[in-house]
Amino acid sequence: MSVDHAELVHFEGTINQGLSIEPDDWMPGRYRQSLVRMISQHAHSEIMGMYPEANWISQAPSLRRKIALLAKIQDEAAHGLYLYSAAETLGAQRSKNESELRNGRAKYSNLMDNAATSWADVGAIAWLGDGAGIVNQVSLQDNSYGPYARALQRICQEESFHQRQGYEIIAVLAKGSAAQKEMAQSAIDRWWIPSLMMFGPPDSLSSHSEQSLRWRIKCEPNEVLRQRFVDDLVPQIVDLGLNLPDETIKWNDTRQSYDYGEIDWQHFKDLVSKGGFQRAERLEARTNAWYEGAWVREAALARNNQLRKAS
Ligand code: BYC
Repeated sequence: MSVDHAELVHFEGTINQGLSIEPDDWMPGRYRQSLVRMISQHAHSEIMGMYPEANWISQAPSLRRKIALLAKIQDEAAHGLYLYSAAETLGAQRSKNESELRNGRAKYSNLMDNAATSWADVGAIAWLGDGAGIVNQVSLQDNSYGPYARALQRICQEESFHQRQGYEIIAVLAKGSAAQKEMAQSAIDRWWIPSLMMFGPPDSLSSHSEQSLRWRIKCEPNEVLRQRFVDDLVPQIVDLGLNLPDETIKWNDTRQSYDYGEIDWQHFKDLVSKGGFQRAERLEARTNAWYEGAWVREAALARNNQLRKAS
């Protein structure tokens, strides 16, 4: 048996036993590349996830709502940072990752390219968008790469709070005046499909699913997770007296799940390759934030160097 083959057998054995791969362990190049790709895209999604909601901080309807929204947005920034650190343990350079995000070469969840046009959208992003994120990330907590799995445990705890405050925003509007209920309905209508898209294409169209499932980079197929989200969300939306923006949604007794309409995967492909409605604004905002924050990075670095010299 060649050395590489023996290493591969040991590596796959570790994964099959449900154990973790750690940064200093031997790993195939494709495992490393696939994780760097996925963790970096995940980090970018968290960072870009701050933007649709950020415009509403100054317009939040009460001090309580403003505090919750600020805390949520700060959490998304922190999630991005944990994940960039996890990618660094695999040799990814943070500066390269960040510059690829600014210059538009990096991918991130297409949900973030949509505009939040009302306060109800802030609720829908958190309830549906973070909700889809949680279903996916709870499953990913069991992924085979230790630093990513550990980052996800912390992220999931915080995401649950995000989802809850989103639900509460929509629930209050749904029980309010006719205009408020209409605002909640319109938000559900617009954020439903982008949230379903957060799980990626069906596995038959996914370029990575087969290998990623084999190495437990992903723990469950995209379609299984999307179905779980639909099954969780449909009764809750109906309970609030709101409608689903998909007339084909129907309980299927045989499958013990909801049937739902086909997603336009060609449209998804176009959104991913060309960018969504607000892509240009999002990248401009990210670039401005990078330059405006330069003094903070320089100050932190100077302080770090000072501490290092003193020790
Ligand atoms: N938008 O073979 P596939 C959050 C890409 S943020 C754009 O299935 P994979 C939140 C995919 O990257 C948390 N692109 O890929 C924060 C791939 O492209 P490449 C977001 C998408 O990796 C603030 C190609 O399509 N969660 O919750 O096996 C506010 C083929 O797909 C999308 C994560 O990032 C999309 N929606 O599976 C609100 C979780 N979907 O690399 C909310 C971690 C797919 O071939 N990531 N693509 O060029 C994952 O679980 C997996 O990467 C995915 C895709 C399930 C997303």
